[in-house]
Amino acid sequence: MPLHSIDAARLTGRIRELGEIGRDPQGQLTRLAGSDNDRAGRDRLVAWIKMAGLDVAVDRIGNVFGIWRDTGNSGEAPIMLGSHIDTVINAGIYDGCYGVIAALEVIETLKERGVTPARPIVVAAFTNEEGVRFAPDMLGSLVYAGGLSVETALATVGTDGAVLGEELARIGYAGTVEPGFLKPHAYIELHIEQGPVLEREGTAIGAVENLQGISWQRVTIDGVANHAGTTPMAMRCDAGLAAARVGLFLREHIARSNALSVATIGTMCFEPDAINVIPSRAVFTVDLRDPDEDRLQALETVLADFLVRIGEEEGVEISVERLARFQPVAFDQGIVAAIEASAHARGLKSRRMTSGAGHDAQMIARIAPTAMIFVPSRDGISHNPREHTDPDDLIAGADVLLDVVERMVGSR
Ligand code: HGY
Ligand code: MN
Ligand code: MN
Repeated sequence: MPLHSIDAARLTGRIRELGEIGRDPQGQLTRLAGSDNDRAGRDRLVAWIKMAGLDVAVDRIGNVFGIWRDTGNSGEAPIMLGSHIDTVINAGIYDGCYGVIAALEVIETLKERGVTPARPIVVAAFTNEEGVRFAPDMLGSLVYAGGLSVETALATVGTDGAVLGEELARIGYAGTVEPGFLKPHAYIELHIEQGPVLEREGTAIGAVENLQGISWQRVTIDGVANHAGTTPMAMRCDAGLAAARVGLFLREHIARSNALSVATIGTMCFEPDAINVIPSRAVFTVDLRDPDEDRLQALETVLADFLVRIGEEEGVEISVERLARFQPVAFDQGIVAAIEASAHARGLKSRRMTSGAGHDAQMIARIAPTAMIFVPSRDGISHNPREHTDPDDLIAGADVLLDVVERMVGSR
């Protein structure tokens, strides 16, 4: 089979162009789900989808689809490609966006070559993959896969008190079609690795065969505000100190257990948040992950037991709210093999790997054979404006996606 390639300039140009949408006066890029910046990014994507001559659909949770179909194949289940274009705060330009833009690029390349696919091919941009404003993450694809009702998802209240359904309506993306309206024949997601493995090993392509489990919790610790100067250490009910112990405990526990687990306290706020007042309240989030479900459950139990212990030791009240919980996911071995075959045919070094990050693919895997393709992240950095992937790697990943799609979709 001849080795075709995507339009490299169009791919890299669009990644840069979308990467400029949603920057603040300090130049920081943030497109949180349902925000005005999210609308601007969505509008640009929809414009590209229309320019490509695809049908546009928006479902009730705001997932955006570009559908390439014709009378000869519209009765067949589509090959679905995609990712997300919402970002974290002060984000890089590749996370999610690369996969959506490359998916559209593959479709446009096939169209321009006059290929007549035996199946429709769809590009999807799922709502709220990052989960920074509205929990849980991967919300749009979770609803699409039937893991959460649309009504429950639309009623989700964000960290700023906004309601997701109202925000989607406000930005013009409260769609009409029911999530799940297209049942994919297969789903393939191209994404930056967001970790150090591929770069460290000098490997161009990651054939992702599984994805680790995720546990998100919000912990509230209530102590007693008191004077920072007059209150002896032994007489404090210090919510801030109790919170600090949690982070240290998790790091030391994981180090002792030498497991693959990871733990992150990414947000924390104190009340009254004054330099000379012992915090009466600490509210923080705990992100736990492990490729093994039993180990993840064990880590959750260890944390719960520790919270009981420090409640007693520090004289504080502790409550926990679950924000997200997804089990590890195994991807489709046939698609993984097709990814490896394409890399081999192109003379690209590849390796099988686990995804440390959550992705929409872990949700769509519930309803269709699914796999992911990774490309290297420079210094393994992501969720950071320093996020970068070399153009050659971006193009190689998109070419592998093109091969896998062409092999799977067949032609008439
Ligand atoms: O949290 C994650 O792993 C993804 O970036 N939403
Ligand atoms: Mn992502
Ligand atoms: Mn991300």
